[in-house]
Amino acid sequence: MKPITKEEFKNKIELNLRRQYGKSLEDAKKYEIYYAVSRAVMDEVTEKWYNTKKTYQKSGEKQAYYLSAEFLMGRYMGNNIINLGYQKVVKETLEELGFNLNDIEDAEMDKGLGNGGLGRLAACFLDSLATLGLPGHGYGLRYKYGMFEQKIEDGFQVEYPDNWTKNGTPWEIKRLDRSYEVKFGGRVEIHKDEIGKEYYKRVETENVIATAYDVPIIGYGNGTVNTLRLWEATSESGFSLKLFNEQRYEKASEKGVEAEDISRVLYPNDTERSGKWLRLKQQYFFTSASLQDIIRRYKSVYGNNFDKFASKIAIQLNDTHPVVAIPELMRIFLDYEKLSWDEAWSICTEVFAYTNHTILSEALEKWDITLIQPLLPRIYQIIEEINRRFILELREKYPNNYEKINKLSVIGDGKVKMAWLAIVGSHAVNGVARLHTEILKNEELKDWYELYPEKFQNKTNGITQRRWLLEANPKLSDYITSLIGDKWITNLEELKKLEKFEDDLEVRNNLMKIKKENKERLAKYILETTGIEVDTNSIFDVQVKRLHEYKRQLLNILHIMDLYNKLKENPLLDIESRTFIFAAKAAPGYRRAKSIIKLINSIAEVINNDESINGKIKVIFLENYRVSLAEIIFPAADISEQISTAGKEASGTGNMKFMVNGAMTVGTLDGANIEIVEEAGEENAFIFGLKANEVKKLVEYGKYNPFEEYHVVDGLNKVLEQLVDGTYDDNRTGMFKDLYNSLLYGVDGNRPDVYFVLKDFASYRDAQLKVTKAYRNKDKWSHMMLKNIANAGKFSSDRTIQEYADEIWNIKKIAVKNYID
Ligand code: T68
Repeated sequence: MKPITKEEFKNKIELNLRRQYGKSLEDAKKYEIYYAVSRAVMDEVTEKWYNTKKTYQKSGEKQAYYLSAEFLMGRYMGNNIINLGYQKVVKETLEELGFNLNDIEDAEMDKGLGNGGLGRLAACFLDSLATLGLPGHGYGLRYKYGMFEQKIEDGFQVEYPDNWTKNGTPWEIKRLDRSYEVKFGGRVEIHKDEIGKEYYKRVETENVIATAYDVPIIGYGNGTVNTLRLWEATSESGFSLKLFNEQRYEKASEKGVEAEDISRVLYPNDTERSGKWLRLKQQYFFTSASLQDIIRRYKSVYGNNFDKFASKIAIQLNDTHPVVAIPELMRIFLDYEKLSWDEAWSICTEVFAYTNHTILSEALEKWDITLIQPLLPRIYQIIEEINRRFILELREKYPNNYEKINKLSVIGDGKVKMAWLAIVGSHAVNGVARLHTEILKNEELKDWYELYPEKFQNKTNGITQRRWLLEANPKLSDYITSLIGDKWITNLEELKKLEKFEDDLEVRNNLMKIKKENKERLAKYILETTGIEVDTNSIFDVQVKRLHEYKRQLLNILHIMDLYNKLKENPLLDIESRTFIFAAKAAPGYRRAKSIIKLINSIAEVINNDESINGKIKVIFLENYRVSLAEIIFPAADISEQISTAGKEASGTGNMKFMVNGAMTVGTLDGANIEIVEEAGEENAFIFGLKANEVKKLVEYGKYNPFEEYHVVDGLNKVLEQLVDGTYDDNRTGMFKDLYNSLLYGVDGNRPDVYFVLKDFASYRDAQLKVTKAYRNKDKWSHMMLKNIANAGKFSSDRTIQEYADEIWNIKKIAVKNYID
């Protein structure tokens, strides 16, 4: 295919503007231009998409499907034109028309169909699959409203609906030819077929229609376009004209509304499980539609012979959210395809694999039988049968060990344990960083590891450098390319070549200069959105991630309070200027997380308005953290705060985005931090705090007394008392008192300071002192920066995905052929 010219592109933009809005360039609004440009690019994509589908079909090779309740895609346009190689032509065409590409990109709403790390990982994985030329696709839900929009009002988080489709959705195609029925409720009847064999039939069900929306996932520079297929829910009999004519208006659309509720809104709950009936409906809805779709595709080639199913299809379950797929596939095989139990089960366990993303036990999903049985009666029967057979096996293996058998039972205490079901029904189970997998094997899932050692694997997370370096940090990208060529774009290990410049002062100065420019870009955003001016010579010290107690934003802000106290006591205190930057959303029902947001904002208010400290420290809370904001923040960071209680953060992926953009980690030995430091060298990071095994011991001995820290650590008692003496204002909500109590006394029957914030305080402050010292020595700092960038190669999601492809899915690269003459 010939590359598109500027002239052709311009014509296409004008054509799309006329068609969609009846406008010409002169009177088009920015989002209209965005729409028209996107549609023009989509025209080019559809051919590549067609070729990819055809190539995969004809190859007959195995394909992988990533089932995930969340895909946190961010914006499409910038990334897509880069991956297609159209950036230059689009940019120049727009310039000639009097527009700036960045401005037009800003008109695109983020696709926030995910909460945080887990959803963004899924998005990075899709990019890597396409770029590696691997036949792998995503299946998920097309939520009408994604992650809520966060505003800070009076220092408090307030949530607003995220109406992401409002500027149009040019990057998706609604597929009316791909829709399936998903059945809920009703009863199960046993029938007999012609030869007298019994089979099960669901009757009196409520049926919901799943309609596909396809999003192209464009590989970088290789012509591959994979598919992300998201399901929307509608009702079969959405609207009753009869009821409407009887003037029962609400009743008339009740069924439709109920069905549409399923894909109406993303649950804004990261890590904490949510036992909502609607959430289970969502999970069954998208997994059932996806499986029906996968089976349709398989049958179009192999008919009713399922012998090849497991050698043609791999399905990855992203956490427990899609695990109901296991009994659903069994149901389809047993009730529709008439396979025997043993045949069906052996295919299932070969097809499925499960990724665990958390060690927090409260996050492991368990569904009440009283919920799952009426909602999915046939599925529940199958789960019971899976468990019955599994328990028989366990009895053989552990005769008379009832305690163990009970612990491993998929059903217990009136609940179905989805993680257990996932492990029984999969051939591979993986954690997302080395430490995480070790903790799973030796603690959390110890009994399971003993039972099925062969199933356990580690797959350390990664991030796509196409979005997080190439697109987010064009200055650094161009510079790196000028030094070592552009192979790093598809092979991040190439960055290692930067090490040969470690003694080259000019190179290191240039890295510092680029960092400064990126800080200026962020400073401009901060000024525009908060009205606060920040000093780009100060250290940009950044913590951006979901707000959670275990991530310890509280430790960060307590340290800032202490620093501020010291500065007040001694205005001449010799410290390096710092800008502390936070951005985080709290789950709407997570009160303590919201208290921490309020605390950060109250402290920011005081510090930023205190002229006596001469702007030496500033505290910024950026509202509405999302992918497109993250793309401005990571390149501008000097310090990456990765300070979770050791043993709690499964991996983290923000830590990797900071590293590749040349920020230094202040962190605990937790999650992937361990591997980051291993790659960068301990001397190029600031490690502090308890280690995972030390945390574990403290918990086991039950002897930790935070008052020891309170009395012994200089300045800490003052900081804590300031939470309750009126120094900072929580608008009489009692929020700060609760934080105080939770740290010192324990609240709601919990231990005091569950996350060891006070225990790690002194060590954290020491690490921060080391940061100040290191930053003053520009020679040292720039060297650390270069070392971090050069050693970030391991953390590409290309590496992670290649490991999944080789070690779990067994899929191979397929070069896309041209089927269009
Ligand atoms: C994150 N988990 C881990 N969960 O916390 C993080 N949970 O360490 C890891 O790097 C990342 O997954 C990728 O592996 C989450 O983000 C959720 O968002 C979530 C959402 C719904 C329900 C439970």
